[in-house]
Amino acid sequence: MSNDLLLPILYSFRRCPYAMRARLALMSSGIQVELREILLRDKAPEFLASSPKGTVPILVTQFEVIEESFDVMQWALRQSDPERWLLMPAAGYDWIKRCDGPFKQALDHIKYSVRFPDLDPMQERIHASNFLKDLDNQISGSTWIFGTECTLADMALLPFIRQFANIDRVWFDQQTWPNLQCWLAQFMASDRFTNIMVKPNKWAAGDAAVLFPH
Ligand SMILES: N[C@@H](CCC(=O)N[C@@H](CS)C(=O)NCC(=O)O)C(=O)O
Repeated sequence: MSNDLLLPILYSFRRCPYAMRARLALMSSGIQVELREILLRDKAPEFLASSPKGTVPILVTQFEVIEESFDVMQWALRQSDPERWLLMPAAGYDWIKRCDGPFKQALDHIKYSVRFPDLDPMQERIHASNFLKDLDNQISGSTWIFGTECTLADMALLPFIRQFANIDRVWFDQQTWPNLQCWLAQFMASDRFTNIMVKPNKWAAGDAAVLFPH
């Protein structure tokens, strides 16, 4: 399960928003891992052996397998949090819950609407928009969700807001959510985002270890 370097192993998929948030936290913490890029349609047996539920990301350490992206974020930041993302008001956890729950559900209903023929995509868009309107109000006048400092909530939510925006970019850009749109734009233009989106090759057993952060 472990590599010669005894680094934790992150099984990841570049475009998955859950994996993105895990990589964001690992990069901020400076904790180095071995990155193993998984293809969802062709999952490596070593990955499935570590975590039969088969979702990315997972982090395999010497002691445990962490199977939830938010837990990976917290695992990293509790060891090293140089940007002080954990200094977050308690309300940050509520934003993350709303994002991971009802917002992500509405997002999937819109993005994969053919799988949900009984649901009205317009109604789902209203559900998602209610969340985004609230978030726009929360960011209002600031750079981040809680003012001038970036916290865990920003980095836990941003990959999902990006995923939503990319479903219909023209429509998203037409909405009057200026604070939210600006928040997303500055994230997508950041070196941080570029650095977590470097394109790795698909991993196979025997490959040389790819270290992350590089
Ligand atoms: N609750 C999990 C969800 C992870 C998840 O659903 N990841 C998707 C990719 S974005 C996945 O692995 N899906 C499995 C599949 O498509 O086979 C987490 O926070 O890590």
